[in-house]
Amino acid sequence: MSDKTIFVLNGPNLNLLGLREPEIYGSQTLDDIAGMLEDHAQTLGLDIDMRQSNHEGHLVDWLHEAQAVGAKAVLLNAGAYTHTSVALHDAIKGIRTPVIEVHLSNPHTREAFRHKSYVGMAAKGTIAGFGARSYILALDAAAAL
Ligand code: CA2
Repeated sequence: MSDKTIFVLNGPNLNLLGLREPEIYGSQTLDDIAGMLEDHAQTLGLDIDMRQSNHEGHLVDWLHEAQAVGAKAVLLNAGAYTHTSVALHDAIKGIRTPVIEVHLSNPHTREAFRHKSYVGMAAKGTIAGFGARSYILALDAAAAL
């Protein structure tokens, strides 16, 4: 683990990607996205540490870990916790590691309850609405930091 490592943290229900609701989230699984990211990271001279959890506290712990191990940046798709979690907001504020908010869909074109992002209010920036490509674009943004 080094300053070449990018943590890619995924929140609740993203383990279902590619298996349900492909019209919203696409047909690629989280493993497919991990593979794409690893390939792209290699071209950038970076390493990926990709994780998923359905538990808010795991995401908080992993944000702290990113700072503790000196990761270069975190890509965070916090799933529905994006719109509810003051704990994630505080964790992002509590670390110096830059956090880039990522979404497959564009929450602003969806239900009103998705328009508020506690993650986005603390993150360095947000990339949303490009399907699996959002993660690649976010990795490029992280590489350029
Ligand atoms: O667009 C995104 O990436 C979201 O973070 C996805 C979250 C949603 O709550 C956010 O508003 C936007 C939902 C992730 C659930 O993913 C599923 C995938 C397949 C089937 C069911 C859920």
